[in-house]
Amino acid sequence: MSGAGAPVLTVDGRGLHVVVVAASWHTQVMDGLLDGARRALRESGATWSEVRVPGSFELPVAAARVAGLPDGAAGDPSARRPDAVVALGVVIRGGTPHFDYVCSAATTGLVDVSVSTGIPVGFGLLTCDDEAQALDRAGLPGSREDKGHEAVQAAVATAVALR
Ligand code: DLZ
Repeated sequence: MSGAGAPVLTVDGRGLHVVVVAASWHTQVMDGLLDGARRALRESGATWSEVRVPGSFELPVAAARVAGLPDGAAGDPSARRPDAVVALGVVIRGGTPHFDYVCSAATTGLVDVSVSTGIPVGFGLLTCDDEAQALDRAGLPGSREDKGHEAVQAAVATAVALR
């Protein structure tokens, strides 16, 4: 998919709370995605918290759990039901059909969470043929794109539009 045609979004997220759910495979790329997401959150003025899971396959269950939390769940005021969730992960194609199953499960699961809860889920899941493609989209020095930043902006802009 080409990155051309992306909108320029200026997002005012003040008063919103966002939960970032992030997988852990491919550390260098994930570090770039997380840095870009945090920068976009700071720019927007939203508050946020982060939840780490092992792989991208686990992103939907984490997103479902945080999106379904009532405010102040289990007496923890920081467990506020989010206005938006942002999912970050990197899946790199290997030699077996595993890639297709993980990408499909993560994508379908995240859409289900978003549509069933009404909470926007920013889609920061890179699905790449090789590591070079992923590094080029990770918002690192020399990357052409910054998908963590984009995913936050999209989720926060959608939360504002739905408010
Ligand atoms: C098993 C696996 C493989 C081979 N590759 C990736 C990957 O590129 N990116 C990723 O986020 N996760 C990968 N995983 C792990 C699965 O997402 C999942 O964590 C395991 O299958 C255990 O449920």
